[in-house]
Amino acid sequence: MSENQFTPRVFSGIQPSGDLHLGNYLGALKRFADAQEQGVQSIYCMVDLHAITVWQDPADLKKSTRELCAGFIAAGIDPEKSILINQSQVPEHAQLAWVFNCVARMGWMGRMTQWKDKAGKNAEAASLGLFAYPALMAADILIYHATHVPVGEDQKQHLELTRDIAAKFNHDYDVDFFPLVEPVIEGAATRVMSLRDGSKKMSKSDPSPASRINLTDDADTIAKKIRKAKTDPDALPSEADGLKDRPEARNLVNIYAALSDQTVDQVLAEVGGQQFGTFKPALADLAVAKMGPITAEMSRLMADEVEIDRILARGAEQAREITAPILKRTYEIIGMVGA
Ligand code: AQP
Repeated sequence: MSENQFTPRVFSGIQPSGDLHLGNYLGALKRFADAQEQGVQSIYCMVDLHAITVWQDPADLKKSTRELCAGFIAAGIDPEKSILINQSQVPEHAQLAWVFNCVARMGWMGRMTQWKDKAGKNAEAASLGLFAYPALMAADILIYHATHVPVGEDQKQHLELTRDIAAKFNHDYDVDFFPLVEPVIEGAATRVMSLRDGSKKMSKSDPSPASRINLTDDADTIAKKIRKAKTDPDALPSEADGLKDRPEARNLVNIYAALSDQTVDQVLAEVGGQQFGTFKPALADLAVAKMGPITAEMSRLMADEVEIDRILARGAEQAREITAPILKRTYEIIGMVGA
């Protein structure tokens, strides 16, 4: 294996920790499907080991993992073109994560915004896994020598840490073995915000269901949530500058742009001057048109669990052809007998 020539390879993951929402779709799934068409080898992962860093009911976890697999496929990920896996079925992720637990520093982990947000004031009661989460994420990526990682804006800090871990490993062992990954954070909707509060990101764990549009919502629910989305009383501006200090308006325009594959400026050239009473129904129609077919395909796929499990088993086999030699070489570098 060449140690400093890294073939472009894409990796990204999503937690099976609840219903997929519009943020996951625009910030991740839709972009994965677009990237797949560029012909670069891609691995997409249901990160169930990440999900259990906070409590998951075992039956719900199984269901969410299969649902997420259906969501990937319904959004356009083709298991014949990309490798689709469930993290725990490829044990090298967790094995490399242990090595990275020994490379990463406590101080690095303690500075992670997601750790601070999720552990909150009760860090003593948080799981050790939640604290070590970014080292497992680094392992997810680097066990494939992935070079490009499409994610939403919220994951930028974890990717910087992935680079730090790779650089420290390479330095400590005097090798050029792990690539320094490039975050791919592009498009109008890399940070989709809550429909109830333009300063918070749309998230699975927000207690208010009205804050997010789920991929499983029907047309009426989507329309109702958009109608009730928080906005301000002004008309939409004709240029992006006019969205400054209007987080809720900016969020809805960003969503419209991402769903219609346009830039924000293109959208505003079309809708500038409109009141929300006109814009919201148009956005709801667009969201229903784009998400309806995905929802329908997801429920069709969910009817055949055996097929989903078969796809994941095959994905794991394909993945291990990449991960086993990379783990073996890592163990050799470290000095493990038997590697
Ligand atoms: N609001 C968002 N806007 C854009 N992208 C988003 N992503 C998540 N929320 C948004 C992107 O979706 C991918 C998978 O995320 P995840 O499920 O693994 O973890 P998460 O970021 O923790 O998702 P949630 O919904 O916020 O879950 P909870 O509430 O459990 O923390 C990533 O690429 C992420 O950037």
